[in-house]
Formats: sequence, C-alpha cells, structure tokens
Amino acid sequence: MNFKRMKKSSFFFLCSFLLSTGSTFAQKAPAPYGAVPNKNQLAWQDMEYYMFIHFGPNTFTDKEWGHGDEDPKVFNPTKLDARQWARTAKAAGMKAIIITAKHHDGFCLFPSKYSTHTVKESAWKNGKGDVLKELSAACKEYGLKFGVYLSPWDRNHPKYGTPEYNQVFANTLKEVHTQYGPVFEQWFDGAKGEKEKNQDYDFKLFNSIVRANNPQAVIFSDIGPDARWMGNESGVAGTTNWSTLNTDGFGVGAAAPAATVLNTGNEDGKYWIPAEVDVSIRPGWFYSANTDDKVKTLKELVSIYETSIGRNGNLLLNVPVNREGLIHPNDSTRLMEFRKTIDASYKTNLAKGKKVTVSNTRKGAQFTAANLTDGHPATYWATDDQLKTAAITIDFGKATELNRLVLQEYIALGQRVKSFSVEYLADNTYKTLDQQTTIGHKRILSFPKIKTTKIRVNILEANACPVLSEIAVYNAPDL
Ligand code: FUL
Ligand code: CA
Repeated sequence: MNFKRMKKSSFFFLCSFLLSTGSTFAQKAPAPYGAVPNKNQLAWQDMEYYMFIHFGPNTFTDKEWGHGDEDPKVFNPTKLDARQWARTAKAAGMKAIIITAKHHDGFCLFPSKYSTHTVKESAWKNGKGDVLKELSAACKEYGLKFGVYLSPWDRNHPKYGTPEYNQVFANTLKEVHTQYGPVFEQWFDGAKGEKEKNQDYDFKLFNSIVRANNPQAVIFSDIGPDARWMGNESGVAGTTNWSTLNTDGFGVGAAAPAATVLNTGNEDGKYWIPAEVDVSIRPGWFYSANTDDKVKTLKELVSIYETSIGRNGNLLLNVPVNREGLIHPNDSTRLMEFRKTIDASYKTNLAKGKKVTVSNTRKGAQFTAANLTDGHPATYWATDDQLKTAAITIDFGKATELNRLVLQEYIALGQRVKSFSVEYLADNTYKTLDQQTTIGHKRILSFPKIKTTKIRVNILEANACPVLSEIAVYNAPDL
C-alpha cells in the first residue's frame, strides 16, 4: 500500500481500524451492572450542592402551609434582589438555585395566565414584577443553573379537585418551562393535605411537559423518575444508600414507598433514581423573624454534608428569602463559614499520586490502580469480571495524619459495592477503622485523627466486579 498516495480520510480509517482491532486483545471495560444513570443524571450527580429557596405569601404571614385565601397584596418584597441570592449561592460554592414557583397556597411567583393568585395581583412592583424572570437572569449572570419547584397540591385554584385541574397545572408548568430559559431540575412536591379536596394527579402529563421543553432537566419527586426524595427533611440519607429504586406500582405522596425505603433505595432496584437530600438551614422552609437565631450551626451543616453528599446524595439546602426579598445576613454568614470549612477540609488529598497496590487489576492500561489516586473522577480502576472482592492498599511513604476518607465508584457502570472495610497500619499490624456498606457517587467516612503510613480498603462484597474511580484521604482541621 502506498501511504504517500493514500487519501487523508482513508489513512484515518486505517488507523482507527488498527486501533480497534488492537484493543480487542486488551480486556474490555466492565459491562454496566443493573440500572445505570443517563447522561442528565450523571451531570446532575456531579453538581452535589445547590440552593432551595422557599418564598411567597407565607414569608409575609409567618405560615408554612398557606391556605390559599391569603390576600395576594401581602406579597411585597420591596428590596427584592435576585442577584444577591445568586451571588450568595455562588459564593457558598453552590451550583444552582431551585425556587418555589408555586407552593401549596397556589400563589405564583410569576404572572401566570392560568391563575388569579400571582405576583400580578400582589402589591410588589404594582403587579408588574416577575420573580422567576429576575432569578433566571441572575442565575445566568453568576453561572448557576436554574430550577423550579411546583406544588401540584393547590389550595387556591378553583379547578383543584376537578378533572380540569390537571390540564391547568400542565399549562402552568409549560409557562415555567418555556419562558425562563433552561431548567436543570423540576421539583414536584408530594405533599397533599388530608381531609381536603382531592385530586388524582396526572404525572404522566406533567412529566411530558418537562421532557418536551427541557429534555436535559432532571425530574424530582418522591419516586423520581430521575431523582428521589430521601425520606426525611433532616438531611440524613441512609448509611446504605442505593441509587436504584423499584417504583412500579408506586406513586407520589401517600402512594410512595415507605420513607425507610426511600432513605436506603433498593439494592438491585429496577430504575436508577438517586437520592436528593432537601433540608432547610432554619427550622422552617419559609422565612420567619422568629428563626433568625435558629440558623443551623456550622457543626450541624458539616454533619449534614457528610450524611448527604457523603452518603451518595445531592444536597439541596434551603435558604429562605425574607420579607425584604433578601437572604438574611445570619444565613449568608453561616453559608460562607460552611464553605470555608468544607474547602479547608477537602483541600489537600493526601493520597494523590501515592503508590497503590491492589489484589487484582483488570487487563488493559486504562484500568490501572494508579487511576484511584490521580484525582480524576473520570478515570477508574477495575478488577477482572469474576471477582467480587478486592483489597486496595495506599502507601503514603511516611507517617501521615488523617481523619477523612472519600471513596467514589464510577457510577456510569452502575452501583456495585455492597460492603467494604477500612484498615490502617499501626505498629506493623492492620487495625480496623470502619466497616460500611454502599459507596455510589461519593462516600465520606469521618473519624478521629489517626497517624499511619498505609491504609487498606477491602471490598468485602459486590454485585459485580468493583469499579472505583477515586480514593482520597484528608486531614480536616478541627472545628
Ligand atoms: C414539603 C412541603 O410540604 C414543605 O412545605 C416544603 O415545601 C418541603 C420542601 O416539601 O413536602
Ligand atoms: Ca481517578
């Protein structure tokens, strides 16, 4: 073959042919196990931390669940500044903001054509304001993603409880999903008052509106389809937390699986529906001057970080906006302290670039154990297919103090690890530090400071050969 006379395109073809046949000699990447995330869910999981904002008439009436008969004129946040919210979220290290476009009281923070209980009827800006418009612009300016909460339960709308309501809600949803730019997450609340008008929600219709207008959006509800409620509002995901869930035959609200099931997921669940941890920085979801001195402490927030992001969940932290239309300084100050602490805690990965010895490595340079400590979540180590256990030893080369261990699975191939233990070398023998169950996107173990030259992670049980992307260790400053 005359390479000189060969066309450029055929040369590339030949190269890729040789490469592809060459790679059949190396072992293939592990087959995905069970349900796996789609690309929206993968991108969403990497966001980890974002802001929830509860805001509406309740802010002005000191209620958590408005009845829907509040005078819309009470809504008058005279100093509203969505850029302050976005600036605060950004400085806090958050990646997005999700706002209550419509809570249970039915009040819309935007001028909906399908309701007479909206900002249009409020005193704010003489009825000319639009909170969603201001917030989506501010999010764009600060490089944050924009998300919306809408409650299907509506205590104001006259059609609620009639067959027409589902279409009304779908229309409202469509306004939100077509007028404010890309939406990264749709948050559907499952709460519904008992002994009130009832409505069978048409989630098939609702989800189709979201999919049609924001195909990249992750849809959250008690049962997904894309992200699930984690079963409590205190910020504590299960120590066992599978991103898979069985939802056939279940619904939102009362029809959802038990909270204990949502808290841990289902091992080998049929669908990939990872947990999102929603929790408020104050005792209530809405702002109240009564809770100005009850903002969660730094210690509480750090603990929540470890029981949410550190347990394979995303953290949606609610920061309620006050009656002026601003985030109160008590909340923003705490958010900055929190970020500073998290940054300092996870700043220096003491395992980065350190020597890793493993019990087995799958054939092929791309699966090398060095991938475990390269600091890149996109590279991973894997074992041969038939193995369901493994041992990984990291040698620090010198006595090293540490109090945090972070493990990550390469979840694009599914969640596989069922249990693992961690040991450290002390006086020439390995001592057990901890034994836990699942890992998923991220698992953080926090423990009193140890000093050691080596740690060993034992994968004790897995549903398919282990595929881990990172093992990191830190020496977080004391609080
Ligand atoms: C719950 C609601 O009832 C609360 O008011 C709040 O919005 C919370 C995030 O979800 O179901
Ligand atoms: Ca890696």
